[in-house]
Amino acid sequence: SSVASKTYASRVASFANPAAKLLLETMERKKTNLCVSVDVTKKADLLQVVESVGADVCMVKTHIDIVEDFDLDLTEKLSALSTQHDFMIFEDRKFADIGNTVSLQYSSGVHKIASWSHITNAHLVPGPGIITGLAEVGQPLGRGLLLLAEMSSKGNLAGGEYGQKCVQAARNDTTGFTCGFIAMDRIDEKVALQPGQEHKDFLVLTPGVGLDAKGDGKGQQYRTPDEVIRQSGCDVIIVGRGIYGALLKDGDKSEAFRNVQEQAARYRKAGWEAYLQRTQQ
Ligand code: 5FU
Repeated sequence: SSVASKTYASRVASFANPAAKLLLETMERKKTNLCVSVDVTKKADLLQVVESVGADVCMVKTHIDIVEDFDLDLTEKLSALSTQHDFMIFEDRKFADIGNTVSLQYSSGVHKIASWSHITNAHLVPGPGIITGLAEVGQPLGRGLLLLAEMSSKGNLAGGEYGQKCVQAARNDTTGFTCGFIAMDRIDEKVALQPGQEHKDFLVLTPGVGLDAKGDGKGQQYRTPDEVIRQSGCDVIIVGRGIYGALLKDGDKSEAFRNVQEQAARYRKAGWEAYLQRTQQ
């Protein structure tokens, strides 16, 4: 039977990866499948968005390389907030190079992603060596990897056979470091098991979620939490501008942060209701 009918709690045991287990446990404990994508360019704004949404999310997603005043104090504060508010951190780095290079990009440089990000993601364009390279760094730290099997943007090239190959590569990763996908539906259930492959459960995290817009005029395409969670069987909704959008307008900042909090509560409710309906609890 599809994992879509199963509760998050009941799936914890089907994962070996500690980050995947922690995410499912966190979702169940906090009753939220909302991940907020905090795509703002100032450290103070990033931290204040995270403060505002912390109670409502299972996970915060970052693009750490867009922060103009980045320093390691930011990732320390982010980690402290993650403990305080009980959410995980997902750096949406979209690694896309050979194994040796991604090991270095993941562990080193200015951002030291592996040291603070529970989960990150990668394109499979370079082949399975990218998984090996990232696993070498992330596996000893208990981190998890998502493969970008599908994307939300119009005209993206990750469809069809490419997505299927991502599912095969994830199944073939015997280390368990690959624990899920960025995808638009339950792609793992649409790809037949190859001879010798065992059935494995995977997380599906889905961006391109909005309640008030269908797109952004730059290729992004939005679906509702109900379409993503109930109709498509995905596990986590990733919402960016739908939640922090008020910050992009001129005006009173404290009012904007209040709006951010309200929107987070709104998306959290929509995502969780869709999950309860899907699992008929
Ligand atoms: F892999 C993907 C994808 O296919 N679509 C995305 O939109 C990632 N994203 C990210 O989710 C993107 O880089 C943004 O950080 C976020 C969506 O933000 P939005 O403001 O909700 O459109």
